[in-house]
Amino acid sequence: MSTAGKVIKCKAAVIWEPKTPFSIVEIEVAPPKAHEVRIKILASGVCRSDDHILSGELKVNFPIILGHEAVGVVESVGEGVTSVEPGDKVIPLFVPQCGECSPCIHPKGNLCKLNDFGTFFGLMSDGTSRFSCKGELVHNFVSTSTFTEYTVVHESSVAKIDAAAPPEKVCLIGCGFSTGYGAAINSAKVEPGSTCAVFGLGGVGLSAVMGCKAAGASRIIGVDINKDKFPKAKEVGATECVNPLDFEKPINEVLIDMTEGDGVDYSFEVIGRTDTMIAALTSCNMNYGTSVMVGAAPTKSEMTVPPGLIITGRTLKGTVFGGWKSKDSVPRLVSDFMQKKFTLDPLITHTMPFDKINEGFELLQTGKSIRSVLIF
Ligand code: PAD
Ligand code: ZN
Ligand code: ZN
Repeated sequence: MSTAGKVIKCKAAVIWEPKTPFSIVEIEVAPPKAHEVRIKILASGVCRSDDHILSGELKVNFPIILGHEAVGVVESVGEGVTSVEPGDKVIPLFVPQCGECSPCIHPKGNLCKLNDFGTFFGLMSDGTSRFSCKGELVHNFVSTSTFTEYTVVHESSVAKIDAAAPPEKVCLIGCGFSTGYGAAINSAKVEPGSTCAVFGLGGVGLSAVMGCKAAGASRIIGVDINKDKFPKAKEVGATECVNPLDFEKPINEVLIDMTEGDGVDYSFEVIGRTDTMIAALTSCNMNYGTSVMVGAAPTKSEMTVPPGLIITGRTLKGTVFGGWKSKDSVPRLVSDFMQKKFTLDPLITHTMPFDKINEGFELLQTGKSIRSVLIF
């Protein structure tokens, strides 16, 4: 029997307040309104950005359904939806692409004005939610919310992908892979023969290593305080790895020494700490080095950058979703994956049923996983 137009009761992992585990509860998911799409989730990855909400580092409105790196199937669509239809395999987009606002129109832009990234309003564009639990409104997360059997997103926050793509793998194209890989290819524009340093070798950092390698970098130095991350980093392209805890001097001085006093051409901060953002900036060449901030620093944190670090010619920049225009690029990235232009296997260390979500987060928090993928 068709569920279109009806409220769906299903299981979701809800967070009621920070620093508490997920509770799997029954929620009600309202039908999609005009220009909205209701999606049955098939697989969703566990990303550190979700964990920043659990830890309280990023501030949002509670209760909330997290999750933003997923694959699903369209269950039904609201009035006026033209780009997807029921039965399509899709990836929800935490950075939307409306195609009409100034960043969408500008060739260099990708942060569509419909984004809820940074403000974490947690509601649909009409100020209401499609989620409720026992009559209480539940917020969404970065226009997606994928730790639920069903979600509703705006049409600009969903892209149709190849029906043959394996959900438990290509879900990483919804965030971790695309963010890291794009940081190297699009945001830094790494050049052949260059030297790169990647701070933080989690799912996003390893994807940045893969992007640096694909761009032809000749040296890629991985930096992490967890040496267990080094073998995987070398497998995906790091030429050497260093642990800041092994040195008495600051890691930026170590990297300057390793590059005969020059510093690296490109550095990437893929952790989410202001001290490592400064270290990454200081590690790059004083005259032409570029440092890209990828990690999400805590809400309201501030960073003091001595002007002398920049005046000599360094560039400090940031990236959201690796600079990709999401709705255009995600289907292409999926077809590149299907044509074996890159692999996602090294990034996926664990898969588990959706109701084991708390175990997935514990593996991330204890540094034992790269990506855990929840299967619905
Ligand atoms: P992760 O936790 O899997 O990886 C972080 C890595 O950093 C781990 O291997 C840690 O051991 C390491 N680390 C922690 N502290 C230090 C330190 N002081 N020095 C060196 N290494 C350290 O996270 P992830 O790969 O899922 O995400 C990384 C960051 O990127 C995180 O802040 C997340 O919120 C952010 C992110 N940003 C975007 C974006 O669009 N900009 C998208 C997705 C994720
Ligand atoms: Zn993410
Ligand atoms: Zn837009």
